Amino acid sequence: MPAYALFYFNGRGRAEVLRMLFAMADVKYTDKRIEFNDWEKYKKDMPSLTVPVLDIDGKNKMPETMAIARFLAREFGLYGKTNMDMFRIDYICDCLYEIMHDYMRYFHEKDGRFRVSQTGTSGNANPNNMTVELHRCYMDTCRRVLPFLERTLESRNNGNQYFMGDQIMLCDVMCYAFLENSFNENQAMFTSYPKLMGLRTKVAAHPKISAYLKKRPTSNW
Ligand SMILES: N[C@@H](CCC(=O)N[C@@H](CS)C(=O)NCC(=O)O)C(=O)O
Repeated sequence: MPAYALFYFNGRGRAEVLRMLFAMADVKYTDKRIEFNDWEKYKKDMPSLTVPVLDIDGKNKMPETMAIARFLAREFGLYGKTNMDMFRIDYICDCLYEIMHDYMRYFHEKDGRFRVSQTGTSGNANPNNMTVELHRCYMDTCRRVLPFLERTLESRNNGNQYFMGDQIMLCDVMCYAFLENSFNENQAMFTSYPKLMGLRTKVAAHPKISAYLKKRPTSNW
């Protein structure tokens, strides 16, 4: 088994799904949590200047949340069997990533980090306006994507199992991890999605996940 090290900040954020995949597979890794104050020291060593990054055997740093998630899911047998399985898993995961990505952009902007309003690409230099705009964008994505995911889950076994049936897969773990901040911030929004809420409970009750959730470091994001 390779020596894995996962680089991310000291929060759940984009990396929590990756930590949960390691937990599902009982695979050991170094959970390298960077404090925001230390980021400038690390940034230049990250291939695309962002985290998460997965380092393999101390010589191969790989970027991008979704690429890492798919790599680990394939390694750990959580990516389905057929091309069609993978197609369904992929579009569910990509929808979930849209929510996570928009949430993280809003979250960092609100707290004054990695600001979109400072990049000069937005045409809007006012941080307060940008926070409002990014929140609106995130909520629009939720309103577009969540009903689709609810219907997708319901389309198989009336939504009473996992997305792919009776086996937990990457998309189920991602559904838990990528909606966690959204759920904690706005539980009322999720009352319209009972099947997704049922899935959340089912994933949390999976023996490997429930053991991980009990022992993971606490963080508010
Ligand atoms: N598409 C990338 C985006 C990664 C990303 O933007 N990560 C943020 C943390 S959530 C980051 O590293 N920001 C540091 C910076 O912009 O300097 C991925 O999903 O891995």
